[in-house]
Amino acid sequence: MIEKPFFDSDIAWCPGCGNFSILRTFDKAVAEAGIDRRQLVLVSGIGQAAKLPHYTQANVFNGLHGRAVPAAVGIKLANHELEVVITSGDGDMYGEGGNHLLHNIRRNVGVKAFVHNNMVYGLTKGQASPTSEIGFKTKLQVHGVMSLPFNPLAIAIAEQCSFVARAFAGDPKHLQEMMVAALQHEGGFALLDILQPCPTYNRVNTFKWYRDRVRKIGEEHDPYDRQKALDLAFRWGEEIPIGLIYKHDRPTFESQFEVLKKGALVAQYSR
Ligand SMILES: Cc1ncc(C[n+]2csc(CCOP(=O)(O)OP(=O)(O)O)c2C)c(N)n1
Repeated sequence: MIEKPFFDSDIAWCPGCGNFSILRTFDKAVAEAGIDRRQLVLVSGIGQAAKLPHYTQANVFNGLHGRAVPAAVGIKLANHELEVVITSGDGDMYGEGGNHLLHNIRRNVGVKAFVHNNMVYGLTKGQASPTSEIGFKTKLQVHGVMSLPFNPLAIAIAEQCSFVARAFAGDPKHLQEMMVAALQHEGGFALLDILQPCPTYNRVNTFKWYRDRVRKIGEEHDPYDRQKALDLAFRWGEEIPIGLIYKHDRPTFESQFEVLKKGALVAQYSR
């Protein structure tokens, strides 16, 4: 466990925020997965979720809003021996950074994306995010959201992402299992969508709201079955499935990229 955070800064999250559980669980998952923190790089964009790297110990790149994925991919390609984990919010990853996400899932670079999905923009004080539900009222969307929510899991499955899972910040044991599975995944891009209550700006999708709905996916589910995975990805409402939803085996970008066969770029070009 981490004794002190890397930055000597106060935690900016509100009391009761789902990010606390995600942070604690992340530290446990890194230990359980046996990752050496000197080899770990945390990459984020802008947002409350994107502050997670400030509150633990790792190499950190905190970049522009929506640009966590290209920064993470650049780091991974410069030194593919590093464990590169993106930890950022739904606005950052599915909104501003959505296009980067789409095209790097296709590319299958071996970075892990942990998306703290609170279905709202927390840092900027409560506007709707791409995953906010129809009718969700905010100070900006005063009559309620009118756009259909973005479905990250269905999109990732449609693109044959190599690892797609969902967890809930209110079930840290299961969240840890999913984080460890993603960290140990060697097949390329991994997306872990984490349902994260925001007690300040999302008074609808609360801890209780999720507790009443989340259901662990049974062992009978075959994550290689794309149709069944899509069916799970589209379930939302009375029942929200959590667990490993989809896997697809194909070569990673790094394993096919000729120049990386001679070793990490950073080693080839450093003297
Ligand atoms: C280019 C740009 N556009 C907009 C913003 C303002 N902005 C900062 S964070 C953010 C949304 C953050 O939402 P999310 O990623 O869901 O994170 P949360 O704060 O909810 O954890 C926005 C719109 C910005 N910093 N830069």
